[in-house]
Amino acid sequence: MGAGIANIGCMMNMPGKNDIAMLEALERRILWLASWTIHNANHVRPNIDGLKVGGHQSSCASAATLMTALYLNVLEPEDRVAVKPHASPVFHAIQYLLGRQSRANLENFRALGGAQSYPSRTKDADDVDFSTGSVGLGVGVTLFASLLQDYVRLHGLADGRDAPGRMVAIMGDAELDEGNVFEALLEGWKHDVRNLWWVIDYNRHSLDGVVNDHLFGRIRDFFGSVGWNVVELKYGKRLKAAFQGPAGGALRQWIDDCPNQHYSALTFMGGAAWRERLKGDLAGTSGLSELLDGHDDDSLHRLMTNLGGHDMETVLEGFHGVEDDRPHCFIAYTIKGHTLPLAGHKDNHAGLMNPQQMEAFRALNNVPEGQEWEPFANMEIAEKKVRAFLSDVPFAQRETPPAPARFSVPPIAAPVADSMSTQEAFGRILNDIGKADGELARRIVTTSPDVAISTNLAGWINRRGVFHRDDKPDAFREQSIASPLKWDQGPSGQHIELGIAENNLFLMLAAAGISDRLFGARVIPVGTLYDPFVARGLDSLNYACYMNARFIVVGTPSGIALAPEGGAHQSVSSPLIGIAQDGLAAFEPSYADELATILEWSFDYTQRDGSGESEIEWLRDVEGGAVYLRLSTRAIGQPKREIDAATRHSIMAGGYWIREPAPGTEVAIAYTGVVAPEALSAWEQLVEDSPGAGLLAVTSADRLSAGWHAAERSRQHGEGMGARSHVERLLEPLAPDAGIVTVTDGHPEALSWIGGVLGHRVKPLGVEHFGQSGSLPDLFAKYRIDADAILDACAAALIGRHGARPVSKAAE
Ligand SMILES: Cc1ncc(C[n+]2csc(CCOP(=O)(O)OP(=O)(O)O)c2C)c(N)n1
Ligand SMILES: [Mg+2]
Repeated sequence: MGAGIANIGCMMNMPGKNDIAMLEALERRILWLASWTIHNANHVRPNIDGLKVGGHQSSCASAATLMTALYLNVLEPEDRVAVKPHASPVFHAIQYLLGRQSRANLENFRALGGAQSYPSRTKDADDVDFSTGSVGLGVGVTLFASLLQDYVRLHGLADGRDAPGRMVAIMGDAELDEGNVFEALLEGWKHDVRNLWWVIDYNRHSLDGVVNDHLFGRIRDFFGSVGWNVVELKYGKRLKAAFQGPAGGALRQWIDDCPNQHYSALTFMGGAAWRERLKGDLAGTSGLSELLDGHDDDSLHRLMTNLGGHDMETVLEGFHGVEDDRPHCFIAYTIKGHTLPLAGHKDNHAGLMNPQQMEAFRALNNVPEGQEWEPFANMEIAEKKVRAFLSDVPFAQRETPPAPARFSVPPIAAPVADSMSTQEAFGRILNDIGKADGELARRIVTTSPDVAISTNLAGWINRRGVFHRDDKPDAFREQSIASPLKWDQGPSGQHIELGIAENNLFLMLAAAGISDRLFGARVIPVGTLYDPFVARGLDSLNYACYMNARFIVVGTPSGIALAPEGGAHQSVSSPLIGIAQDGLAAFEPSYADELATILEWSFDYTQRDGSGESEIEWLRDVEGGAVYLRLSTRAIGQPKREIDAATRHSIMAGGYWIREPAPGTEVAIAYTGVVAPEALSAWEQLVEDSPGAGLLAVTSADRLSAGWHAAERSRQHGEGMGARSHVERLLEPLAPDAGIVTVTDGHPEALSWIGGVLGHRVKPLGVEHFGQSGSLPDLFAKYRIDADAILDACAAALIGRHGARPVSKAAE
């Protein structure tokens, strides 16, 4: 299959002297352009709001050599890269030189529509592979992308390329403080990930200051213990040569022992300070005078700051020296602000060169005044040669893989039983898909952080197997020990089992959710986790959505309906996450047939790309997105019905009248999810007094409200005066001053907004406080989402029309 074939560099590809000189010249131009881009945004472009625009010139400077080497020499078209967020201007400058980024976008850096502060797959124009910004996540996602790359290659789903690409993270050293990086490393070790490079820009600075000494000793050991090859790029060629000369051994020892803070301060102070310090610290060392006398201050400063990560030849040797497809970590020693007047200063993270400093930097780089944006103006190498070099850059030959065709989703039948939970229905539907073995089954890849069984994936896993690069049979089955679950692992398995780390789940979904665009391979990732722990991985979920990844995530069980399991396992706020999270269509069905309808739609929705015809409630329906299902383990009685086309449409748009209201009715109940029986029971009692009362099943508060907002915007822009959203149409039959009782096993604000749509009076019921252990009736009564509470709220809703009319038995 070739999944194990290494895509490795080798010393044979090591560029010659001329090419190294070319790369060094380009590196200077790239750093110039990146610095100028930031300067232009802050000091040249008119500032219309008085806010600091910002940008990170020092972070760019420390990464310039590494990124030049990678993008202009080492990377191959199939490689995919996550760029350290604060080096975004360096990335854009490189793309600009390669003709893949416009000057207008650079001029508009950090302005509306221009190049983004941090590389963005969705908002940038120049072919970003992985978004970055929330530190650590861009790093972690490369690991899961490499795992996914193996998956699609071993399943024959990739776009037919011969060699796998390397998944590369160019990362800040402080990103290693983020726990998600280590969670990912352990998972990568379990899955034996390959073709993965992490290039650490080890400038020993974070945002607030200089990082701990010797921390990297620990980090190096950690990488080693999970099977990575660690390559240190510590000294440049000039320093290495000096180590062989007079006082060389002592100089090396001095540098090795120098605390990070001191080295940084000396870097900031420059040549004279280095001289003084070395004279003092190495007094009496033989050869010291010869060493120091051989350099003027500038030359001594250049020598002392000649670290591996700024020495093109050393960097290239490091990258081209890789001999296998094992994961590689490069610890590249760099200087934050290298070659800038900000170099080494502990406060330089957000520091900007002032106009005078920028002027000096322009002169240093031989950039003629007025030609700041001209990519090749006054370079020491002839423009023709530079252009020829750039047009041969391997990475520049890359083309975005064509989007793999969408496939049509077969009808999904609802599992049938008198009573069932949505979680059970989910498991049975996946099991049926797995059994049918069609294209949908082949494209689904499931993943779960150690809760595959308790989220009901067992049936699917039994049919489709567990993924691993190597065959690992189930020892329990080999020993004929009875178990309902087969755990045969191998390259054809379709479930990727993760350890308990919800960050990893969402980064896995992020990587798998863009595999059509990364690898030309269409998969439908389905992840499951306990609903409260959505919050544990929330930033990674946000990150996945920001990359426009396509996946289905199932949060189950959820809410206080999880009764005896106890407080912190009972999710309260997740419905609000479902509403607020961009790029994620959230559903909370009550019945198995609703879930089947939603899943059928979701398998298509996750494939949409803005082209073709789709059932449209508003724009996002054409573009598609990810899906979040909030499910429950509470079994409830199932309606016996066929879902017709109109109901199907309504379920997808967010809700339908499961009991139609009479025109002009004065009261209605709107519920979502697992409280359907309570809502129905309350409604049955309510209609005895209010015969026209309606019962609204809300399948997606998220889509209902999104449709409402879209229609509002359209009307307010004056484009679509006649725009009517689904929720507006649903609520039209109610009397203008009708009361609506909303009820949900989650935060009441998930539904209470419904009163704002047409100005109805809402009595919202839901859970505002931590749950606790208890029986379901006890908890529903205590948290006031049972039928009695609903009836009491209906009575309150009717006040103002007919005065107080207590309805529940409890209130009588
Ligand atoms: C999750 C997260 N927390 C905080 C920040 C704010 N922040 C931006 S950069 C940074 C420090 C970065 O240091 P490092 O990774 O070493 O980058 P470099 O020194 O190369 O700029 C911090 C804390 C962030 N972007 N993301
Ligand atoms: Mg740093």
